[in-house]
Amino acid sequence: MTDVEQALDAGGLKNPRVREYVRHWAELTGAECVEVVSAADDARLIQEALDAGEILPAGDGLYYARSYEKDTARSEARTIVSTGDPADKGVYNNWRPSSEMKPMLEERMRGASAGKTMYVVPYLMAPPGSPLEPYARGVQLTDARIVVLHMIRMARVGVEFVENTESPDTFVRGVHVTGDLENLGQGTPNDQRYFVTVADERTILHFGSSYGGNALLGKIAHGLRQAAYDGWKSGAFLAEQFMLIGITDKQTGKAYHICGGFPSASGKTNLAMLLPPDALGDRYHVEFYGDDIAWLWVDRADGTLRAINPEFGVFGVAKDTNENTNPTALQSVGPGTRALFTNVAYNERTHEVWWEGRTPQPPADVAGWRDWKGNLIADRREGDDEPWAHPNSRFTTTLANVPNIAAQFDSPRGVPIDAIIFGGRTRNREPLVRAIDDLAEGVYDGLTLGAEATFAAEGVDGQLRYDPMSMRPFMSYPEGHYAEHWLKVVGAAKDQPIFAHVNWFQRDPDDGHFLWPGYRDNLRALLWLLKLKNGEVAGRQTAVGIIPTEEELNLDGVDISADDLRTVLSIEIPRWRKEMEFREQHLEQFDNLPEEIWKAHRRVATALDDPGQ
Ligand code: GTP
Ligand code: SPV
Ligand code: MN
Repeated sequence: MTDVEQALDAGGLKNPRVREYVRHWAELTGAECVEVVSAADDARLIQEALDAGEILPAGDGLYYARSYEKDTARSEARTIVSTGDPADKGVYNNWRPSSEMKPMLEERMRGASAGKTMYVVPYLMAPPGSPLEPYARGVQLTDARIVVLHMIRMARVGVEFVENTESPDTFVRGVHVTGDLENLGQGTPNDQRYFVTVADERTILHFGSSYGGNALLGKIAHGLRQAAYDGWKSGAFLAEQFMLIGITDKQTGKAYHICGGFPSASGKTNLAMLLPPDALGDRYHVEFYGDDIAWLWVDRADGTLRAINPEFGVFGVAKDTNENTNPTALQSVGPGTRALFTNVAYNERTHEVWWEGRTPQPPADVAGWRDWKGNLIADRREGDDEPWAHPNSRFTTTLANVPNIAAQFDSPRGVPIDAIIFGGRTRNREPLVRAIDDLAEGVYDGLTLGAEATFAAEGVDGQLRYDPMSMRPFMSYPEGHYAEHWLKVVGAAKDQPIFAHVNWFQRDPDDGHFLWPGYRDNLRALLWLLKLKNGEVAGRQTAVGIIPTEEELNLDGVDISADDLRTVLSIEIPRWRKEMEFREQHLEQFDNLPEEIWKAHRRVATALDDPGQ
């Protein structure tokens, strides 16, 4: 395959182990040619994609694409973690032996890229120079140009990241083959798709999609599943589906950093892009570090718990993004940002895009508008109220476009962590915020995170389920070890972070309205948490944590009724007692769960049984 050699030479790819890997897969997949990609190739690739009709213009320096209509979200059932050791099987990682999965994937991929270009995308999932860099290098092979465009926005891409490294073999091997999307039986018993992370070989094999986490391998396959496995095996770090923000108090000059996990499509991006409410904007500023992934470790030199965002961009949910909910997001996809919209509605005449919640009503003049499937809105039958945009339609933009991006977002040292929060969509289970000042209870709280699933994964929307630390779809090793690893990593920090559970999604049981206004006002709960940590407020101790009193929470300018406020700041004891039974069953599924976690569970149960509650 001398053509492959020439292409690798032309791309400046010298690392012999990378070359060997590309050669192997180019041959197996039958790709017609090979092309090495760097971020500097973006303008050319955009033009090629426009010429090929893979993307459409969506305004000045903005682009639009539709994915295949049965390929619009992650498939949890088809996502698998494989290793050679059956002891790696957990409850949520869909473990299967690599001896079974690798041949199956090779079989599906064999010849499946015939006639296509195989793009070689070397990347780094970390700010360059980070102590975690050895875990962050990867090379994704993909036969889809659109995937390359996403990767360039979402990860640092360039051959320099895999050249002249201390060990040429230390890179994650990610192979993405799209397959014949119209004949893969998505969602049927004959589903051909497989998204496999062979964790003990640091190899990712994804077949049968070109959308999101199924296809951009740097993001969740490497950044979460592989990295979590590596972090555990090395004992060195945690990789979590976390947002990461800084809050600066302009009055005192102090900066705080909070990271935290909410399940997919449950508010991480919105929190990270938060613009403080008008009444608080003079005093506080929120800085964006990350919105979907954080890697956490303890700095050996000073014992602080630190975190980085390994990503380089945002793959954000479009639905309900507007000037009121998230003006920052709109700016980050504004003219000239080279942002890419997928599966929203598109006007072929004006090149505008629209999604549900962008404005209260869809555009009145439907001329030129097509829905996410490409059908003309004007052709719709009377009463057809199918959404114009897919609920999991998204925008892709680089971090540098985010107006509140932290000045230090690229710092290899990361930021010190003051607080770790968990949350999710629950209409009645959880108060606005409850703080937990104990490591084991914090980890226990994360493990028992219960939330309504969303449209970010196929077929689970609205199901109430446990989603440990918001990692359920990304879990790569057994939950008992996961809990143990958390206790070990965070426990080694000199200053312990405070934990909290938050919920922006409590609803009125009668009319369904959100009790808490959410979005910008969520900052108020976080400011209270930081005050609690600083000893400036005491809160009200309950069996499940410390809750703010109405006086302690800064409510200047909040639009909330007295009744709703009372509800979001209270705990329903009978409900919680019942919840403890479900938690017990949930935790019992996990082998090797550390005794500290069971003790935390029993402490909460005993406190709830106290008749004084
Ligand atoms: P992934 O990228 O899937 O991991 O999701 P995410 O956690 O980053 O979710 P994101 O912030 O994109 O929010 C998903 C949806 O929740 C969007 O439709 C938001 O408009 C909505 N949302 C976010 N924050 C709030 C809030 O405080 N209140 C309400 N009611 N909705 C919110
Ligand atoms: C999620 O589903 O949690 C995402 C989007 O962040 S994807 O990259 O598709 O996983
Ligand atoms: Mn996510």
